[in-house]
Amino acid sequence: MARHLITSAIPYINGIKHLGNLVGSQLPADLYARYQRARGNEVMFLCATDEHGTPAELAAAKAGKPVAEYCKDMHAVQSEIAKGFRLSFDHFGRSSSPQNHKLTQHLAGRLADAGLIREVSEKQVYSHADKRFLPDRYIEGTCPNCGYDKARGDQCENCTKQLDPTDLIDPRSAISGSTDLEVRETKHLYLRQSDMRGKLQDWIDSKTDWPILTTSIAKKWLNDGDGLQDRGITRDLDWGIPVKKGEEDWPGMEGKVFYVWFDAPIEYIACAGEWAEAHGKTDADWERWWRTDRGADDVRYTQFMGKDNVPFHTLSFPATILGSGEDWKLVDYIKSFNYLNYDGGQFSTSQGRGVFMDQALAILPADYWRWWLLSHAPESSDSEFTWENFQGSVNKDLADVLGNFASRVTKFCRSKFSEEVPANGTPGDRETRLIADLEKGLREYEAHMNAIEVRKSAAALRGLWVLGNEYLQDVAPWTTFKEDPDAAAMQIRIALNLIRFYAVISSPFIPDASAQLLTAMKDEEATWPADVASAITALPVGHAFLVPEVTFRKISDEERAGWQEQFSGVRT
Ligand code: B3M
Ligand code: ZN
Repeated sequence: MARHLITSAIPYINGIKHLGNLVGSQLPADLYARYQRARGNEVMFLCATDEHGTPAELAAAKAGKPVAEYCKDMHAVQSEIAKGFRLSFDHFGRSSSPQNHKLTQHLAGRLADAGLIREVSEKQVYSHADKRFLPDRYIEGTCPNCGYDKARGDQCENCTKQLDPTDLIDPRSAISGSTDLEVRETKHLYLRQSDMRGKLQDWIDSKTDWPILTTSIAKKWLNDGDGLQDRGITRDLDWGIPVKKGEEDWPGMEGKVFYVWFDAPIEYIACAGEWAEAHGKTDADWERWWRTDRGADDVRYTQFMGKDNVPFHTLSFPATILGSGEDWKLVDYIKSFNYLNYDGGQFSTSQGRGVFMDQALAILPADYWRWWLLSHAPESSDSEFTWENFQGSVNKDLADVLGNFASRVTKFCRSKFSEEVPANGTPGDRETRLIADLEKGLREYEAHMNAIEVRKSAAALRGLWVLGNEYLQDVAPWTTFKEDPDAAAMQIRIALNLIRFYAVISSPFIPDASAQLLTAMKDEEATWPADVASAITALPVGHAFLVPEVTFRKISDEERAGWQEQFSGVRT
């Protein structure tokens, strides 16, 4: 039994995420976690809310709540929505947890002891209009690298370059738009990432199997010369993890907190501690996932994230881990995603453009969205959500191909035989060919899932559904039945078993439909098929089943047009 540690990028606390965020990390991570569990492997799947930084403070102020209360409430909201999408986290933690406070301060202390932190007297932007320092993303301006005029103080989202606020050309406050800014002197801690160039270079060079999207971004910033410049890891904010060296105060750092991007990835680890606490487990129970000196040396660790998060996971976070000199698990594989666009433009949280996770669930169940999003995941390039495309996929793949198969077969059996798997008849050449085709298709599907090729996996799965439909079309049991009821019984016996087979192998993509079909086939405990020949005889003659309720319904043109209209504006 293999052991898989899986993390999804942790979503910011300030607001509900859109479908583009979902498909860029949480959803594919869930697909992989469900798949590994279905294959009988041991999985620890972690996610959390990213609760620090200026955005959290500002969103709380806007909501008229103290920031701690706002974060607690929004964590509950995001957690409910995650459940709605059937995201099967073993724990959905919070970066503001006591565990993360302790571990972040501990790691900062280790880095300081290793001589990897220096104090820098820094110039910081103070906004007179806003009466506060403006960190990171609350300063906008022109990117010095590519000229994009809406670059943020922490990163240019156009060219992905990591920035410092003072790098921006023509800076302005993103809060008030004011250009009445003053640069003031303040002291901050910097992580000497540049000292770790060699180690990071060797580590990234050893990852020859990583997706091109991941390594190209990592190498671009590693080799660019300033992608690895020392970075500030503290901020002048009230809300966050107080700057301490382990448990000791840090002279000169009073009233400052760690930078959100310093503590957010550390939450991947702290979250396992939260999981242990929530389930009455010991430290040893979570450390066996994270400490290579305490049992984690055989763990495979996979991270999921959007492409803009890649530099932080290939450079900054590994620098923290490597620099600590402790035996923390480093990531083995980083699966990153391009962007999903919305109907001719971009999804945008700030502009309220697109479909947000709560809105999606209000109009259709999770599986419809999961299928469309995963089968159109923006892997090799950006992809686009359109309502026509969504309607087409749902109606064809889910309603016609899979849902209709289950409904036709069970209804026919009920009317011509009974609600039990029928006896008699002997499989022939057509069945031998079906089994061979399915066997080949299943192995391809597994290979793509193992490689986390999300779109290819979806296509392979759809291909398996299609093989069953073609078989049914060819042998036409409704016609066979008239001359040779035994042959029809054999065909239907195979088709009933195919419903069970499809339910099992489709569960990582569409868990609810899968559970519904397994309940109908009265085999909730069905496990991943070892081979097709045995899988399609798993339900024996006389095994009772039920005709399932409609598994997937079709989306009508009127509905599609209505949603198109409803989601054409901005969310208020
Ligand atoms: N919250 C950014 C994002 O959601 C950030 C990810 C943190 S991963 C440690 O895109
Ligand atoms: Zn740029």
